[in-house]
Amino acid sequence: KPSPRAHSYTKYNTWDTVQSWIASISSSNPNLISKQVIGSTYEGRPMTVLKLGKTSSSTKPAIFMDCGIHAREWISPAFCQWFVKEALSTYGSDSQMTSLLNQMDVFVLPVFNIDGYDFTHKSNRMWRKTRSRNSGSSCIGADPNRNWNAGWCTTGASSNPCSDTFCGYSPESEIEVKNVADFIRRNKSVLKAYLTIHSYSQLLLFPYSYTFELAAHHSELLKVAKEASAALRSLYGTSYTSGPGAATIYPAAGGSDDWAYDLGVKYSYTFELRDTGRYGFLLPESQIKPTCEETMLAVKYIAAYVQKN
Ligand code: ING
Ligand code: ZN
Repeated sequence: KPSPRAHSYTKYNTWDTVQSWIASISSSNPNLISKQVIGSTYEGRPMTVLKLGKTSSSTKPAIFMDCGIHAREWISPAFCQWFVKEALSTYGSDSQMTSLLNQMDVFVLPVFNIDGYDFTHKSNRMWRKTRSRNSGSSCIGADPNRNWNAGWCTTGASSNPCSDTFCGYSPESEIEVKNVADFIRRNKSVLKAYLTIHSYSQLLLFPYSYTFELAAHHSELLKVAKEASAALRSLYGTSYTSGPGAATIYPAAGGSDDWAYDLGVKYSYTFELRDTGRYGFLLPESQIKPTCEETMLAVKYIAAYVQKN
C-alpha cells in the first residue's frame, strides 16, 4: 500500500491522508485529544470521533460537530481538520478556546461519509450519497442527510434509490447514520450543541427542515445564528443568511439537525459554507484558509454562547 500524500490544512486531503492525520494528531496531543471508533462504514472504514478537551475528573458538557455528511462537499472535512488544529494551537493562548476546552468537550467527526468521500477522490467528484447497495436496484447509496428519524421521507426526499436524495429503506438504514445516532443517544445527557458542516450557499440553518412549523426555541436559535453570522462576516465580509431550513433553503425531512433537536440537543445548526455558486462544490483550495478562518469565528461564537447558557 503506497504511503498517503502529506497532510495539509490548505489542501483537500484524501481519506487515507485524513486517517493518518487522525492517528498522528491524537497521539501527539494526549492531554487534549482522545479518540474513539464509533463503528465502521458500509465498506468497512473506521469512523473515529476525536474528543477535544482538557481532561477533567468530572463529566463535562459537550458539543458534537460532524463534517462530510455529503461526499462532494470537500470544504467541510477541511473545516473539521482546521478546527482541530486551531483548538490545539490556540489552547493556552486564546482565552476563549482555553476556557471552552477547560469547561467543555468538543467531539469532532472529521469525515462522516468516508466511503462517499473516498469515491469522490477516485471515481466521481460529484457523488453525494453513501455507497451502500440497494436491494432490487442497481443504483448505489442513500442520502445520509435524509436518513434520520425526523419526519423521515415525508418531504424533500425521494423513495427512489436512484435519486440523490434517496431517504433509504428505513430511518438509520445507513450504517454511518446509525453509528452517529447511537453515539449521540449515548452522550445525550452531556450534549448541548450539535453542529453539522455542509456546503455550499453561505447559510446558517436550524430546525425545522421537515416542517414549516417553528421550533420551540426559534427566537433564540435565530438570534444566536444572526450573531454567529455577524462574527463570521467581520473577517472578510462574507455574508450569510440565517433561518430555519424549510423556509430558508427548502423543506427536507430526515436531516441530522432536526433529529438532534427533537432528541433534546437545543443548539442544533447546519452550516452551509462558501460559496454561493460560482465554484459551488468545487471551491478552489485557495479559499480553504479564508473559509475556515471566518467559519471558526461563527463556531467559536456558538460554542461560547452554549458554554454560558
Ligand atoms: N444542504 C442540505 C441538504 O441536505 C439541509 C440542506 C439542511 C437539509 C438541514 C435538511 C436539513 O440538502 C446540502 N448542501 O447538503
Ligand atoms: Zn450537504
